[in-house]
Amino acid sequence: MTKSELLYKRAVKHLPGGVNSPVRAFLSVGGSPRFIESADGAYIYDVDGSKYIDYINSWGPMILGHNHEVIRTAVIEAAQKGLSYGAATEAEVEMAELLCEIVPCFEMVRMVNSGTEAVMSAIRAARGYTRRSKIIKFEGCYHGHSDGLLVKAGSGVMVAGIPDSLGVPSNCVKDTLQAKYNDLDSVMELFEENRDEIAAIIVEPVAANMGVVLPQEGFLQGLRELCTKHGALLIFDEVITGFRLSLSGAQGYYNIMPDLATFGKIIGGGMPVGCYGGRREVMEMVAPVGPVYQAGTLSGNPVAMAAGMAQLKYLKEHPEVYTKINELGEYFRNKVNVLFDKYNIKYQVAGIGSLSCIFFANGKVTDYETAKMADTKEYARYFRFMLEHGIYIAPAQFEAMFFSYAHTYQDIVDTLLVIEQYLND
Ligand code: KE4
Repeated sequence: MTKSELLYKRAVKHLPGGVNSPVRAFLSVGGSPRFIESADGAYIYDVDGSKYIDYINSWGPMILGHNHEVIRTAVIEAAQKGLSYGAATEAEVEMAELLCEIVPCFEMVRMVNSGTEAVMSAIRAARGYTRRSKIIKFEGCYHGHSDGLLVKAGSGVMVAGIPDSLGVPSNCVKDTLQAKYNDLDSVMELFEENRDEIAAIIVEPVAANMGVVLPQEGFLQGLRELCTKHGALLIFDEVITGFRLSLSGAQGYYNIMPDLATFGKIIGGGMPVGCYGGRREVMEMVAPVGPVYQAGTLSGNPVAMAAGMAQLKYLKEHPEVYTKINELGEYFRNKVNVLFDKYNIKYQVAGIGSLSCIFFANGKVTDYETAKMADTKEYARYFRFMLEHGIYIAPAQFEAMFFSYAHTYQDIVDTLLVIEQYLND
């Protein structure tokens, strides 16, 4: 048995599924999960010494690549002064100023510790501000694991085939309305059926948890107009797109101004960080200045702030990062399409900038229903072949590939060679 297999045998005794997050268990793709020992640049190394080109990048945070010197140095310096105080620090003020300078809709921000916490809190703020209870989410979008959002969610929920989660009482989701991604009519109908009752729409401006599904022309603008018309707040869940699609995220890329936005991943530089923010009049509803309660012992943790600020400052000062990672993503998608044409394969390669995915589906994927047409068994075979050949991609069809500043064109060429071998296999 490999060291990973031995570790997995131990892990399942004391961790549900042997993991601390379901997608890591490889359940939808088979085989034993790899236990990672270290990472550097574009590569990760498992406990058996195997090296992989990494396209997960911790599900997005490692946009500069693993173990970047600027972030490592900042973390070590901060840690030498102390790990956590449970009191206000200058680092939190600097982070708030930086985020409000860069994120178009941010007038105020509150730091939290995960994307789940950011989304849960933003929805509470929206409900408090509007004095309304209902929210609209989209089938196949994933916004973390808080009770009210585990309804037809994407990511691990989708691949596990559990459309909703056990343990979530029906009255926790009765106010969660489901619309179809890229279908404005389905949203208009909900507003008509629930007039003056909808507090907010929450949307992934680029859906990346049912595979990568782009917003069709007019979709995001239509959501903006419907929210304004009906007095609801538009919340962009930018946990994946934030600081990835551009320095100003999807809201800058598509030039759509949400009322609130949520972030995670990249703003922590690999440390547990999330945040929510937006219009001052909404955020001033949040305790202690307002009646919407939200708190967190480690929120704004100084070491995590140091990691996040180091990464965000680097991204702000080096626009060439986006030029390169977008070109890598585009190059990859174009070359995969060349391979599909060469072998007369009808699968779909999707993506935008440094976010990509391959759907093992013969038709165009535009929403949850068409994403579910993907052949997850074929994807599992593809995943295992890639892993055996040193390429680490998402262990589930309904996820994304993340390109980092550390990836080289040679890495992409090497990856494409393995994909061609698979198609020839
Ligand atoms: P976290 O609580 O996992 O930090 O963030 C939840 C979340 C919120 N919103 C969006 C758009 C997200 O993609 C996520 C989390 N993304 C998944 C990857 N699909 C995290 C990976 C995992 O669950 O292990």
